[in-house]
This record gives sequence, C-alpha cells and structure tokens, in this order.
Amino acid sequence: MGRFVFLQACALALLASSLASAAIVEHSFNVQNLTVRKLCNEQVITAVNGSLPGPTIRVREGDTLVVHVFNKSPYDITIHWHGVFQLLSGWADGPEYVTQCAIRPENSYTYKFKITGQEGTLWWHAHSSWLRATVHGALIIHPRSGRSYPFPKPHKEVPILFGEWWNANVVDVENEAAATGAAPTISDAYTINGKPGDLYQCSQNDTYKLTVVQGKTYMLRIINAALNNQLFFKIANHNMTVVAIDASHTKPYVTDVVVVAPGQTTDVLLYANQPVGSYYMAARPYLSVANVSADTTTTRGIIVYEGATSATPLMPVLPAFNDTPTAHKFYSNLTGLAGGPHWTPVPNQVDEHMFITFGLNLEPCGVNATCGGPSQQRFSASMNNESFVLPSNSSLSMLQAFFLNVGGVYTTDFPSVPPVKFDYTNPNISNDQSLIFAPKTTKVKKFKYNSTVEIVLQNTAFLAVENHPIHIHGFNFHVLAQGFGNYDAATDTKKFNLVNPQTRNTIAVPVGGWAVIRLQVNNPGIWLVHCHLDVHLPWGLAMAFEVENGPTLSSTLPPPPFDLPKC
Ligand SMILES: *[C@@H]1O[C@H](CO)[C@@H](O)[C@H](O)[C@H]1NC(C)=O
Ligand SMILES: *[C@@H]1O[C@H](CO)[C@@H](O)[C@H](O)[C@H]1NC(C)=O
Ligand SMILES: *[C@@H]1O[C@H](CO)[C@@H](O)[C@H](O)[C@H]1NC(C)=O
Ligand SMILES: *[C@@H]1O[C@H](CO)[C@@H](O)[C@H](O)[C@H]1NC(C)=O
Ligand SMILES: *[C@@H]1O[C@H](CO)[C@@H](O)[C@H](O)[C@H]1NC(C)=O
Ligand SMILES: *[C@@H]1O[C@H](CO)[C@@H](O)[C@H](O)[C@H]1NC(C)=O
Ligand SMILES: *[C@@H]1O[C@H](CO)[C@@H](O)[C@H](O)[C@H]1NC(C)=O
Ligand SMILES: *[C@@H]1O[C@H](CO)[C@@H](O)[C@H](O)[C@H]1NC(C)=O
Ligand SMILES: *[C@@H]1O[C@H](CO)[C@@H](O)[C@H](O)[C@H]1NC(C)=O
Ligand SMILES: *[C@@H]1O[C@H](CO)[C@@H](O)[C@H](O)[C@H]1NC(C)=O
Ligand SMILES: [Cu+2]
Repeated sequence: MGRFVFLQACALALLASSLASAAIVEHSFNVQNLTVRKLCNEQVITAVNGSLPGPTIRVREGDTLVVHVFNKSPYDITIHWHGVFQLLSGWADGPEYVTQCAIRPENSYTYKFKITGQEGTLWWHAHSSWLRATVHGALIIHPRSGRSYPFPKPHKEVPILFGEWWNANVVDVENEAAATGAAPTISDAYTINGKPGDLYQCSQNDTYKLTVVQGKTYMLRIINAALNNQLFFKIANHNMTVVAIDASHTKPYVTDVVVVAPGQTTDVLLYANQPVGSYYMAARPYLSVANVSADTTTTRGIIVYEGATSATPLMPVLPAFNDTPTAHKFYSNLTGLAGGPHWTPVPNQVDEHMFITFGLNLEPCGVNATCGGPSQQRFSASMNNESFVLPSNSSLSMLQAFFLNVGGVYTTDFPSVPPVKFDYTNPNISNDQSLIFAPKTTKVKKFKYNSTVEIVLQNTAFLAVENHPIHIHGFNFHVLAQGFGNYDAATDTKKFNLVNPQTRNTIAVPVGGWAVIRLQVNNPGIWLVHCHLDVHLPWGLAMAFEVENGPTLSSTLPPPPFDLPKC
C-alpha cells in the first residue's frame, strides 16, 4: 500500500513537471509601415512591431506558441514558421494559397502550434509576395527545462540575421519583374541584424556591433534571411565550431568560413580566444552561376573585445564569389549528431522513390505580352518539367481543398520521374528549344501517411546551372549524399551516409549537381516544396506534397481554426 502511494506520488510529480515544462507562449505581431533611413535614403518598409529584423521569439521544446498577427500594412500577408514540423497544425504553416489565404489589410489571424521534437535556431518570415525581405525574425527553440545542450553552455547566445536590402519597395520590385518577364532588379546591400555596415554610403553608424569578453564562448545563431543570395561569412582571426544547422545538432565542425543559403540556419560557437582588440565579421555572396548580374557588395559588423582601444578592426579575407569548392566543402562535410537530442535514425525501408529535376526554364512570350527575359521570352522555372502556379484565383487554399476533399484547386499527378530523360547538366542543353518550355500547372505528389520517401534532386542546365536551396515545409530530411554532374545510382548509392547524415529543412543542391534526401512523411496535409530564392519561386520552382490522413484521430488533420482567413 505504501509503495502504491509512493508510485502514485511519483506519477503526479512527473505529470506536474511535464506540465510545468510545456508552457503556452503567447505573442502579438503588428505588421505595419515603418520608415527607416538606409544607405542615405528614407524608405517605407513593411515590418513587424517597428523593427528590422522583427522580434525574436523564444520557446522551449514542448511549448505551444500562439501568435496573434494583426495586419496593419497595406499588403496581403501570411507568416511562415520556417522549419517547424507543424504536427497536425498545417493550418498554421503559412504559405499563401497553400495552407491559408492571406490576412488582408485590417484583418488578423492567430497562429497556434505546438513545437515538439526539435530544438535550435529556426525563424519566421512572411510567405506572400516578397515581403519576407523585411518581415522576418528569429525563432529560437531551447531544450525543455531540465535538458541541456550537447555542448558546453555558451556565455551568451546572439542571433545573427543576414538580410538583403533594396532602395525601393520590394513589392514593386517583384511586380515590375512579373510584368516584364525579366529578372528583378538586384539588391543594394546585405545587412547583419538589419544594419548594412560601414562599407556602404551613410552607414558608418549603421553597423552591427557585438561586445565580447576575452576567454568566453558565444553562440552565434546565424540565419540567412536574404531573399536571393547565399552568403559566405567569416570573422577575422577566429574559427567557428558549427554545432547545429536548421535546428538539428551536428557533430562539432571547426571552420574559418560558413556558407549559408536563404532559408538555412547555422549555429556556431565562437571562442573569444584572440588578443583584446576589434575584429570584423563580414558576409558577401556565394554566386554559383556564371555571368549573371548580382549584388556583390559586402556587409560587415564588428566584434569588440571588452577593453579594446579604438584601433581599426582586422578584416577577414572572404572567398571569391564563385568559390564552389569552399562552399561545397562546408556544405558536404557536415554530419549529424547521431544519438544526440532529437536525433532521428535514417529510416531504412524506402516506400517511394522520386527523381526530381529542377532549374530554370523559359515561358513563351504570349500575344501582346512584355518579354524582357532571354531570347525575348519570359523567365520560368520548374520541377520535373511542371512550372508551379499558386491557385490564386481559387476560393479555397490547397489545404482547404484537401480537408474538404474538393477537386479543381490542384491535381495529384505530379510525376515521380522526369517525363523526358536527357543529359540534365550538359551546358549544351542551355537553350534547347524542344525541352526548355515547361507547362504551368498546380500539381502535387500524393503520399500515404507515414511513407518513407527518397528523392534525388537533380539540377538542370537550362539557361545555366545554379545552386538552388530547396526547402521542404513541415519536415526535416536526411541528406544521404550530394555531388556534381548527373546522378548515377550505380555508383552514387555507394556514397550514401546512412549512419550520421546531416538533417536539414533546406538543402543547397550543388551547382550542376544533385543531392539525395530521405524523409518519413508522418504529418497529413499539403506541404510546399520550393526553391528558397524569392526570384525563382514566382517563376514556378516549386511543387507540393499531399500527405493523406493516417488511420487514427491522432494522425488526421483537425478542422481549421475559426479565424482562418477567407480567400
Ligand atoms: C508587438 O507590439 C505589441 C504592441 O505594442 C505588443 O503588445 C507585443 O508584445 C509586441 N510583440 C512582441 C513579440 O514583441
Ligand atoms: C504605408 O505606406 C504606404 C507606402 O508604402 C502608403 O501608401 C500607405 O498609406 C501607408 N499606410 C499607413 C497606414 O501609413
Ligand atoms: C555617427 O555618430 C557619431 C557619434 O554619435 C557622430 O559624431 C557622427 O556624425 C555620425 N555619423 C554619421 C554619418 O551619421
Ligand atoms: C583554426 O583552425 C585551424 C584548423 O583546425 C587551425 O590550424 C588554426 O590555427 C585555427 N585558427 C585559429 C585562429 O584558431
Ligand atoms: C562569362 O563572361 C566572360 C566575359 O564576358 C566570357 O569570357 C565567358 O565565356 C562567359 N562565361 C559563360 C559561362 O557564359
Ligand atoms: C570534406 O570536404 C573535402 C573537400 O570537398 C573532401 O575532400 C573531404 O573528403 C570531406 N570530408 C568529409 C569528412 O566529408
Ligand atoms: C493585342 O493588342 C492589340 C492592340 O492593342 C489588340 O487589338 C488585340 O486584341 C490584343 N490581343 C490580345 C490577345 O490581347
Ligand atoms: C557541346 O557541343 C559541342 C558542339 O557540338 C561539342 O563539341 C561538345 O562536346 C558538347 N559538350 C558536351 C559536354 O556534350
Ligand atoms: C516539358 O513539357 C513540354 C510541353 O509538354 C515539352 O515540350 C518539353 O519537351 C518538356 N521538357 C522536358 C525537359 O521534359
Ligand atoms: C509511423 O511510423 C513510425 C515509425 O516508423 C511508427 O512508430 C508509428 O507507429 C507509425 N504510425 C502509424 C499511425 O502508423
Ligand atoms: Cu532557385
């Protein structure tokens, strides 16, 4: 009897502690106009709560996050919680026309979801038009109480958000490109935590500064929130130890350079082990594609050791813009922390194989259309020769159509393999008029609940080869292998890392190359898969997964929240 009471007390204590460690974290976002001065100009931007970047959200693993979004801006808006699994909460994922229609000006929507099974650095951003340029912020998931990091606790944790800045209204930049069919105007600056740094005009005082104490360790939670560019990042005279990517722990990896693609995050430990002084941190693009016009400016901030005199900081030497070997070494050397917190072993039985080609295309110039793209046509892009179009004229989002089982919004015939086999990465196909035009469609690939899916992502050479960061909503995936040229199952399956591969939500597929990923689709709903360069997404470099409901209530998508915006 005594023993029974004791056990009961234990059970109650356990229950209490698990309740205590699962909080509801509630926030409000006001999306509104903000007037800022950057690079000698005054500019009205759209931002959350009057700051760029927007507020940092901090939760513990296991918490439920509730964010009331009030749209006081002149634009339609949605917010995406990049990298969050959204288990049975697809209504909160955010991509416009996919899981919800936009929150119209003067309207609101409450995003509510539980964050479980993941910890580290993620972020939130607008997922409608190009507004994520200025509507974004960090989402930091700490271990639940009583759990610790798989590395010594740093003295301080610092979000480092890279951004991309236009001396123009970004929605106008996007609309102008859509009207002409040409590539959009390139940006004017990159930023670190909203600040361009002292290499730009009028920005001497608009430079990010981090003060450190010699002998201490700092965790930089690096987020690439730039719209269209991968970035190399270095700190003068300091190495960094990568401990996580995309909120998945890695085996500690020491490097003097980080490369990060739009959508990705990289957590590094920085040991302040150098002589007291000032050191620049700097970022500039990794440009995988030859001969395109690009913003080749450099953003920098300053790391100041406490007690330093005001001498000129040391500047790191950044890799050349086209230094693919350095980028590839960093991207492919990272491995997962097998057995660490939230480690998921690689599922070994594959139910569905896909081979997806992706890259740029052309759209034929319609009658009376303006066609400022190559060969007097319009730019386009595709996956397996399907150029994805959002169902913007539908009265239902794709997820509503899924939930209500209504046809006409999308079709489920996305091909599992390319419709035509060709020499995908041969530069000679660059302008092949018989292959370069991809039809505009809204197709999804349908999966049974809980299937294990393996996908070969294969870059194509239409117009040019390029490294595209492919993001999958709602899931992490293991990166089994990556390489250059055409994927060859006969030799490349031998390169699979099934033991401790890196786990990501966004993979920068090698330029003119391929990557093989594997994931288990254990979450019903519609999940967008797309290039995270905002220049390519509207051209159609996307597709979506439709994951069917499972057999039980706990594997079935619940009904939408009552305030889901109407289309
Ligand atoms: C945003 O601003 C509103 C209004 O001032 C405030 O209530 C809210 O707490 C702020 N949100 C965050 C996440 O800081
Ligand atoms: C917000 O800025 C836009 C210009 O970008 C302007 O047209 C609009 O009137 C402003 N709205 C408010 C509420 O200030
Ligand atoms: C920067 O700030 C310093 C000190 O506040 C000030 O003297 C200087 O004029 C500022 N420079 C610019 C370009 O605003
Ligand atoms: C950085 O790491 C490399 C390789 O581990 C090492 O050779 C170098 O001395 C380190 N540099 C600093 C500044 O710690
Ligand atoms: C890039 O431009 C340079 C100089 O204009 C030219 O020599 C080179 O052939 C071009 N490369 C490609 C891949 O078009
Ligand atoms: C790291 O990258 C280099 C250069 O790409 C490669 O030679 C080496 O094998 C890689 N090491 C690991 C452990 O992947
Ligand atoms: C193209 O423009 C001409 C002249 O404005 C007009 O007569 C014609 O109807 C237009 N064609 C189409 C398909 O819009
Ligand atoms: C591309 O075409 C040229 C001219 O026909 C040919 O000489 C070359 O071998 C081709 N390159 C490849 C990689 O097939
Ligand atoms: C893509 O589809 C179009 C239209 O059916 C076709 O003309 C073209 O050859 C296809 N291209 C590829 C690479 O499959
Ligand atoms: C889904 O798969 C996992 C592991 O592969 C298994 O534990 C779970 O029971 C499955 N769920 C359902 C509903 O089949
Ligand atoms: Cu892309």
